Amino acid sequence: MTKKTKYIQGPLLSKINSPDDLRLLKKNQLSELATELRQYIIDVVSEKGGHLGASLGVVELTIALHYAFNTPEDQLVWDVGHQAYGHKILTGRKDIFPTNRIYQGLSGFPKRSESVFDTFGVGHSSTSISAALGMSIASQSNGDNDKQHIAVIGDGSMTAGIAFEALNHAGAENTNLLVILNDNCMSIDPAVGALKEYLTDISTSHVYNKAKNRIWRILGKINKLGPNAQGIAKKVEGVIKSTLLGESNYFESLNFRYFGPIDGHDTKHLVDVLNDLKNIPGPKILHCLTVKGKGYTPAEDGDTTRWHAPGLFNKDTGEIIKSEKKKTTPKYQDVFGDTIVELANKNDQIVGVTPAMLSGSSLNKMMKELPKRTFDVGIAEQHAVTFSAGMATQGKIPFCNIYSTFMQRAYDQVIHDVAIQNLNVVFCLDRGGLVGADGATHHGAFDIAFFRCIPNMIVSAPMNEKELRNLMYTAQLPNQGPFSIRYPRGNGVMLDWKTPFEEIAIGTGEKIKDGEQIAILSIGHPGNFVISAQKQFLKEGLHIAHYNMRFVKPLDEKMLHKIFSKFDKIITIEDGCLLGGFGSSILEFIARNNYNIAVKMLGIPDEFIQHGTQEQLHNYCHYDEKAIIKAVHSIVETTSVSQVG
Ligand SMILES: Cc1ncc(C[n+]2csc(CCOP(=O)(O)OP(=O)(O)O)c2C)c(N)n1
Repeated sequence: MTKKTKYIQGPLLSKINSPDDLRLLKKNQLSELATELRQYIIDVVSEKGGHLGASLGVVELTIALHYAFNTPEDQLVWDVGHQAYGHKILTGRKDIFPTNRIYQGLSGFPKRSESVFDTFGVGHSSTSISAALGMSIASQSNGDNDKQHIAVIGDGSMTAGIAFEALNHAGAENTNLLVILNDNCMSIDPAVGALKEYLTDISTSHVYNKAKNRIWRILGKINKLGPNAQGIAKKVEGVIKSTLLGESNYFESLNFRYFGPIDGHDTKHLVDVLNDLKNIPGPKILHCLTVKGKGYTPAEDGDTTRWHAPGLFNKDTGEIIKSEKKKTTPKYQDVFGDTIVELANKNDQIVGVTPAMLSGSSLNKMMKELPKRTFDVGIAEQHAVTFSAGMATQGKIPFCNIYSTFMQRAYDQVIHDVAIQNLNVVFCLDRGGLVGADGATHHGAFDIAFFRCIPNMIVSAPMNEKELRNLMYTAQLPNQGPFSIRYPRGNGVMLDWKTPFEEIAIGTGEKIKDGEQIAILSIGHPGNFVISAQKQFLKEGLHIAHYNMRFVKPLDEKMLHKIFSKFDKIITIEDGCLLGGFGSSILEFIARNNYNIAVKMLGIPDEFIQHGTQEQLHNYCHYDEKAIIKAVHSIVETTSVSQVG
């Protein structure tokens, strides 16, 4: 049954509840459907938020894929998945699409538990070819030789090591694998690197494009030839290899059959081509040229990076709506961006490194002022870390800014290339903690736990803007070794934060407030939740001490001994996983020193936290202001500590 939503679905879209319905349409109706689908995405995203440019860019491709292939039997894998809104809408989630990225609503990314059409859970980039190859080899081994496996990957995502690894493997396997290269010349920021240059060359080459048309003319005949198609395909391959591309085509050299580039917005042609490719065995790549933001003028012609995930906007004027509760405090990422420029202007050994998150991390500020010392290395976290390590061996002080969640990709590089050699690389881990609407794939839940067990690594988290600034200053002082500074998504708490730099002694915390009954030890931004909760405690006559630890490693042992000689009831709070995190480090200290202390730990429980606003998720995980108050009350009640009036 179709639920009514206030978002208008055009006459074709309103009848489509699954790809089976889509396949009932005539080929010449598909471009009209594309218009309706595009409008529906714009209507919903303008009011609910989410990723926009990428989904608009693959509307025709999405329709053509579901039209030509027998999904969900054929396995369609989206890379990253931020472009899969059209896919969600066409695969039975049209009416609930307005719940996209909202607490308990649809996930913003494909997710296996959400739909059989979501063949592989994504969020982090560049996994699609590996996953689709795994599926295709497994299908072959299961005797399912007709099943098709399609990976749709962007040119940005193609820059990651894992994508190259998968191509290398796939080229040596003879399975039904089709890689669709969705080339829009953009990552979030403009695409970077030699592959981008190569793809541009191949797309604009006059000789090549003329030759390409010949290939498609031959391919056009394949369908009609049925069982003999393979022979023709081989001929086509021969033609491509010997006369048109030579051996120089990168994908061909990896034993892929390369087709394209073709217009990724011509639905009818896409359908024809995809149908033809079904009959060609082995690993194939179809290079599609698309435009990010296609069909929505502000996104297509405007600042493509801004329209990657624009937030709410007025769909008629294209005006991006600023949050109503206008925050005057800066975002942590901007404190990082401004501070790195300031530090780099004082210390010419500082360089900035980002794996494709130039705008997201605000390192674009440094790129603008000091482009020769700022490196966007593509979606390549492993490389970003080892590249930074190499720079550090030559006396540079790299500030390698990686979102906490994407740092998971580069763990071995942190240990093997940086920490063992005790190199002075500063890891700025943005988006540490629960990030909100991006959900389980993007939360920065684990970095405290996975960094604190690495020898030589300094693990710190500022409670506010000023502390972030001073930790960055401290980290670039000589011979600090590997130094990590993690901070959350969103705004800080200070208006006046651009104060003169001060060194923070490594492994020192600070007492924020003295108290009598219970001490709360916080790390990072959640210390501010404690400060808010103190107002309530004050009203109730509860004197709760609060210490901002600043460092998880090394811990401020001197301060901890003082605390534990006074308090036997402790609450720890962190915006990270409880298992192995900051609270755990306090428990270990207590055990090592034979203290008899009752500890209540607040933080992220041992589960993957879904999406919602940060506030909803802090509440769900019980470490917001309310949860702190509740935790204090429960300790006060269970230990019958009399309230001090
Ligand atoms: C491992 C990893 N690093 C960074 C990101 C952040 N990210 C999301 S989309 C994106 C750009 C992807 O570019 P492309 O594949 O070309 O897709 P497009 O958005 O252009 O369609 C990036 C860097 C990510 N999802 N995963």
